[in-house]
Amino acid sequence: MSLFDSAKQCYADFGVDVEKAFRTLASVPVSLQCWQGDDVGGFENTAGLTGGGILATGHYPGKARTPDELRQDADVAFSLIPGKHRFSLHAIYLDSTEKNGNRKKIDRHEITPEHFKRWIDWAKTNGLGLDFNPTYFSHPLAAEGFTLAHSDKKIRKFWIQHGIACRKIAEEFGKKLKTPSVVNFWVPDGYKDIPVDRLSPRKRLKESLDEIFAEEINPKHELDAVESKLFGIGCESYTVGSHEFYLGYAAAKNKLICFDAGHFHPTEGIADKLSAASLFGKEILLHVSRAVRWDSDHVVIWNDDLRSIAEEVVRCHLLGRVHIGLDFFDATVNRIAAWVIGTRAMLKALLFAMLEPIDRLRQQELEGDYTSRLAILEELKSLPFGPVWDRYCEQNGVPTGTKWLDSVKKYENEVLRQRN
Ligand code: RNT
Ligand code: ZN
Repeated sequence: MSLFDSAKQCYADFGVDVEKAFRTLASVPVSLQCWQGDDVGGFENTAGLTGGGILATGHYPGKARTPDELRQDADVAFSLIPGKHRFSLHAIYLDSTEKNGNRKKIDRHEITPEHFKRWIDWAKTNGLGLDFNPTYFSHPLAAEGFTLAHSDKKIRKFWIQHGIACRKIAEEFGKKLKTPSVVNFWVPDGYKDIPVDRLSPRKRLKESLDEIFAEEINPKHELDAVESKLFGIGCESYTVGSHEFYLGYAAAKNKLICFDAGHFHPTEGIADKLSAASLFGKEILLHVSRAVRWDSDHVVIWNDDLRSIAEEVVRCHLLGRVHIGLDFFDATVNRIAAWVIGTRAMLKALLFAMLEPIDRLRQQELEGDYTSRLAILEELKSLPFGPVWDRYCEQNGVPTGTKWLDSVKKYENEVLRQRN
């Protein structure tokens, strides 16, 4: 009997059908964030990531310098991840390279689907869906720490136009790729020190968002999400787009709420929020991330937080209503490996959650048999999950175990280390 066959039997003894879990997992796309590939630099010909309360640290060699390099790197990552997935672009990743190789300067309020044509072609060739993010940082008009909530009307106007332009681009993604593109709005606006007026910036943010969303766009093509945050570097005391702000906004305006795992108090997880939010909105966006002290964007690993998130998505039958996006950026490790590790961890957590004898556990809970519930939950942790995951990878034609690392190292030596 193979390792997999005996593992499958262990799960069957709990009434769990491993093959069924494989089929379910194969239908779940994870949206890989483009910004892990180049430390949130983008291709606007600017100095890279500045401001916004986020910071990429590290100097690992070989980051993507052009859209072509980023696509090539993402191709490598996708080839090592089981299943069909998505790619999430930020507005600063426009591909405005002209025939002579120069990049045309196009400011944020003037971007159009034309500037993302090559991304669409690439996505189409590879059968990927595309998601989108307006970029409200790394720009002179964001340098004061305020964008959509800025007190200067002209600055707000610029950023409103940016938001509108982004929705149009995503609409085009959705039309061309025949899958809705989720546009996630996150703005860094906030104060370093204690403000006396917490209300006015929030009013301004609300009004700016209303203007951005004034045009109805077919949800078959485009969906809007709003992302809250507790604090960032340089805006420790007050964030305009707080959790309550966006929870209220999303519920009132029928938008998706985006929960970023790193945007809450240190011991506050997002898993518990999903069941509640699912009762008041149609869909949810996740930014699966990992907070470590002040940083909200470490590479996702298969820890208890991730396990709980996946469990809630599966247990609450939210797979069709939750869009799973990744959000981390680490420049101290091979960037492709970071994508592979984070995405494989997410998929592992989902598969693990799909292998729960959930009906039985639910019944025990209902009957007040918390003893059995506890005992079984503990036992499940040491069932032979490894051979099951390996089989899933094999079935999907990607390396098992750490064999994917050999491919990444080879690519690093042959391609990444030739970049400077
Ligand atoms: C920042 C937010 C946001 C960004 C990306 C790059 O704290 O999480 O989602 O990480 O837009
Ligand atoms: Zn995020």
